[in-house]
Amino acid sequence: MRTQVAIIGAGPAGLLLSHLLAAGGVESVVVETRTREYVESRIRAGILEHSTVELLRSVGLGDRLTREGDQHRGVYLQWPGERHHVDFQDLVGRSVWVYGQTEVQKDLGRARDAAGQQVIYDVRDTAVHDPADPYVTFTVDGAPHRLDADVVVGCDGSFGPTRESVPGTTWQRTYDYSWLGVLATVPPSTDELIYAWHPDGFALNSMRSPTVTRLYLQVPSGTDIAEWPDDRIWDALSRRLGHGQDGWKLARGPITDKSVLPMRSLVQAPMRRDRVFLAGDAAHIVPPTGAKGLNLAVADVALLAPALVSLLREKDPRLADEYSDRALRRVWRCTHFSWWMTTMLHATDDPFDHQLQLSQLRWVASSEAGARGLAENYAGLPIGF
Ligand code: RFL
Ligand code: PHB
Repeated sequence: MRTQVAIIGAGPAGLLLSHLLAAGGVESVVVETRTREYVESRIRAGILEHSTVELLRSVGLGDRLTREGDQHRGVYLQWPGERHHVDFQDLVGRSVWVYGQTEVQKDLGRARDAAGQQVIYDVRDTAVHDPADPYVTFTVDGAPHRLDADVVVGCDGSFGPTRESVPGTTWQRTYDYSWLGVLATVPPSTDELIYAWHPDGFALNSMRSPTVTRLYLQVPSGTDIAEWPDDRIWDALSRRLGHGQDGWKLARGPITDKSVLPMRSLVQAPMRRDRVFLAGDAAHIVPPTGAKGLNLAVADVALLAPALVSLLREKDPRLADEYSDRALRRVWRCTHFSWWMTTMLHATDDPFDHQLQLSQLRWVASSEAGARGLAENYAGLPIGF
């Protein structure tokens, strides 16, 4: 097989890249290890930044998002006894949308179907060869295949193989804690997300729809999910989210999904070697506290797609040559913001840390300058920042 751009990974980065390339007249083939059903039901991100929503709308992917998504003006920041709303709309004139990654994935899948895009699911043994004149090999049902391309893009997520074929510098931070995430069939108890600091550990009250709530608890890394029966989860959520505080109640319901998610920060630079590029989680990972991972993946491919169109159609390499440096500016901004949100909100064993965290939270919640910094980063900087 031969194509202009071989894309490894059919997550949001890979499918959106194929969509944007097609709009620019460049053809691609996507290969993916998982099945389509798996990719479309994987429960992950829930928050889309302002510029992500604008981009999706501008390329014909915004209809269902506008109909079924939920626009939020801001978030609540909370610690024992206090809850404060940070209004992004008032502070920076931008909002965010609650729209699950599962839904983004389905919209992208349908749009690619309508365009006749070739996505090969359920492949094994993916490997990238010869970065200067690249090709990808993989197997389907045991049969070997080779895909030659002008350019290969690794959109293969945090554990994909492409990162290793792009040598560079890797910066990493691991955290001592993980998130226990649950999905529950119960209407959200809050109109907008609650980020709660608590001496027992962080908790987050998010949502997916008027009938489905998404909740997270800070737990020590290495926690076995078996230690957390549903009642223990609800009791911890109630305590940390302030059930009973000023009459607020956390509604309980059947838990339909639960898992423990380790957290880390990672950046690899450069995001390119010759004709092999990296985008999304393949190049960088952020802890989920800032809700940045999916949005960063979108921002990467929004830069990469026009760069590849110029490179392949006009033989103009300038944007492709700038891609890594430009993408990394935003990556580091979001890496810092995600680290900052994470370290401000997750309890440690150190009482000195607790006081610093509470002081920082009070400042962010009560000073316009503090709140504006959070708002600008959370609602997201413009694509190309
Ligand atoms: P993905 O979505 O991981 O897709 C990569 C795809 O590559 C495939 N793959 C391969 N394909 C072929 N050959 C191989 N050898 C392959 N190896 C892997 C994988 O099967 C997969 O389909 O990466 P992408 O496209 O870069 O998108 C990144 C986002 O998925 C990720 O950053 C977000 O989910 C992170 N994230 C959040 N981001 C936000 O913006 N807002 C949020 O609120 C948010 N919450 C979250 C999150 C991630 C979470 N988890 C589980 C890590 C909450 C959670 C719990
Ligand atoms: C989610 O709804 O899954 C979610 C929301 C905000 C975050 C992380 C995850 O910061």
